[in-house]
Amino acid sequence: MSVLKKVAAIHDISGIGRCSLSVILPTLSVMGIQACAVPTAVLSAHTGGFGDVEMRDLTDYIIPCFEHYHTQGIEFDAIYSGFLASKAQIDGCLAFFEGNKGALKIVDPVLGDGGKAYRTITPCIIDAMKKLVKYADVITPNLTEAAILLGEDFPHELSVQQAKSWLVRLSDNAETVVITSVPLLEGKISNLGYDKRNSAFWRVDCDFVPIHYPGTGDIFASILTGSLMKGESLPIAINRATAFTQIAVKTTYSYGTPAREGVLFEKVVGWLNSDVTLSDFSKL
Ligand code: PXL
Repeated sequence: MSVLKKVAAIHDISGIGRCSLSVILPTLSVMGIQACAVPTAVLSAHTGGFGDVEMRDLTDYIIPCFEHYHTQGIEFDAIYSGFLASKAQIDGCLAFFEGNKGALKIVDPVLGDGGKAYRTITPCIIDAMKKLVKYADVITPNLTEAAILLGEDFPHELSVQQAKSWLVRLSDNAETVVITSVPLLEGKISNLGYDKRNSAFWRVDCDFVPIHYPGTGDIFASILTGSLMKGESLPIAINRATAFTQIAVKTTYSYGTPAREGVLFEKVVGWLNSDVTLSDFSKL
């Protein structure tokens, strides 16, 4: 029996911009989870605001990496994927899923934000991502990604009834669906959860801050992953992820640093160890 739980984190690593593995690994480590990086690509910076970034694709590393772990009898308690740059990378995730049947499978279907797909996301990647989410236990789209996965137009607002219907429609195979950044209330954004097994809908509201920092979705999904791996309930996991992400966003906003640099993660990472008020959630 291993002392600590282990997750295979299948994501790219971007040197500048505090997203993907650059924030996922430290977040999970601080939470006491061993995060094993399966890098899908190396980038000088993320693709949102640094011009023509330098990139090396590692697609052909993913399946041999899985095979190596398999020959060594290394299994994971969870498999967690995020930004994927091609259909072949998505097939690599499926190999990890297939070879780790007992693992919790978390797919953060990174496709876009603010109503638009990221510029590297092609219709082929969208189709493959639609397939990947069908194999996941937990999915964490933001509102833009939820719309893309459901083939809906991006909604500028959503009623509680519509939100519940989207959560259920996304829960095809997943036991747990979390949609982030939903504008349910004036001046707030809400992170919504659906726990299919218990037929329960949850919401955690936080203040709307008028700036978008890349990487906040990665931080949110990592905390959610760590919390669920530790056996915490869905509303507690969403609350923990929301509370820390909000601290990171508000702290960064107060310093006025460029959005493209991401949140001031190193300044706030210590807060991950503090026990947030774990009661700021309610039924949706
Ligand atoms: O945080 C999502 C993300 C991950 N990886 C890369 C990105 C982005 C969002 O822009 O560009 C390379």
